[in-house]
Amino acid sequence: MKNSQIKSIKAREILDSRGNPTIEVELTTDLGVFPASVPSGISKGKYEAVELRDKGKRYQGKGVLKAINNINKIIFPKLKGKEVTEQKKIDDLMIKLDGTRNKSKLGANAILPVSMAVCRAGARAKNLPLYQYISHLFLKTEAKNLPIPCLNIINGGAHAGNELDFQEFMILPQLKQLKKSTGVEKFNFKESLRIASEIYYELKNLIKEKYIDLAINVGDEGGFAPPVRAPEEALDLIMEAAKKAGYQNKIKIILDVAASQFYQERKYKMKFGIFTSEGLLRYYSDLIQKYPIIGLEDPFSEEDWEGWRKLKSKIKNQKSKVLIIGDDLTVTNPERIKLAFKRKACNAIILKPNQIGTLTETIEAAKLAKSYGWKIIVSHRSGETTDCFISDLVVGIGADFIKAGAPARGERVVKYNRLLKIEEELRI
Ligand code: 2PG
Ligand code: MG
Repeated sequence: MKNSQIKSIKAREILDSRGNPTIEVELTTDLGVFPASVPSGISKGKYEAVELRDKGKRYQGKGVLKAINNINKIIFPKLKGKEVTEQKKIDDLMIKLDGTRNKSKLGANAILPVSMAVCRAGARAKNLPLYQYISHLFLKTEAKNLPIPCLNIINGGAHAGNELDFQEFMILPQLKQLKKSTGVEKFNFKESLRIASEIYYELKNLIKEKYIDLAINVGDEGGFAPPVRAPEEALDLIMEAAKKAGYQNKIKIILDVAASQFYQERKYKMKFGIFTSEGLLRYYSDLIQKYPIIGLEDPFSEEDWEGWRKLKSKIKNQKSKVLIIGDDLTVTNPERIKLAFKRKACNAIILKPNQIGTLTETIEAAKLAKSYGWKIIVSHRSGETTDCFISDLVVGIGADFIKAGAPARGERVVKYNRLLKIEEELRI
């Protein structure tokens, strides 16, 4: 298969949705040019792979020319002529070239776009849609299912300039439709997205009515950032908007608390109150009683294992199971995931390729979580590009959910729109 060998890799500095530099690569084989770009988070886990930044004056130190140089001078010479269908071999080679535990030599932002572009080129070489190629390659099966979208319609924390401490308020329109031919209930992504959008419009009107017009400005992930403090105020707005749109009983909620952000001296220091770990646990229990919350992401700091364990054991005894979701805690890293399992900390994970740096390791993390019976939420970052690789990834690995921000802003909707197309292809 001569025509699926790597001929060239070109890397360039582009801007992400926050206006910060990030990397786009174009990998060439005889079959075409395959692009990929990487996102960047702001509320990062302590144990994430390193994102290499230049420091110095350019872009206030955020330039990525060193990482680009690593692609051109170190990665490309070793990958030239390699078969793009050998994803694992190529990823392993890059891991070895880096040689550190956290990709601090070459940068996860240098390694990941190459890994993703290799995968795209591999899909082309096998003449498969990307999601189907991922499924064949890693799971040896056919991709069939669409994920439930978790749409972040109110932004707080590090993603917005308001006083809301919790970072993300996500709605999950869990629409199931009876499939005529089989009588089996089948999830419908397109309808789910429509419901979310209609709630988003109502939310905009509601915020305009309750506050001033300025309050409809949005945060980094496209959700509104109204001038509220307590999580209940944001949740009430969402429930009212859902009611106005006619979907009061059709949505569920996941909160990304991103609690590491306000954990200091063993206390959770928020603007609406200071909590001990136990106090926060009681607060969550009340919220779960009051609202249709089915998941809490990073409810405690990545250092507060005891908080995680107590919440998980409390949930165990309840009728409807709430997802306790590791993000900063587990950072898509098999070692951290094993630790979280051993310490009985969670029952679901966020999967973000750039937290670990290669596609192979990302999927290893997903497989491990699945082997524990955990749920998987494939996720974007708050600083995004218009690359929609994660949409193919979520379908390819048959993950349960995707979170890609609000149903608005180009870098967010590109992910949801790609899923609309995949749904059509899978239903034909
Ligand atoms: C998160 C992410 C994405 P960031 O905490 O889950 O929503 O935020 O990319 O800033 O880490
Ligand atoms: Mg998170």
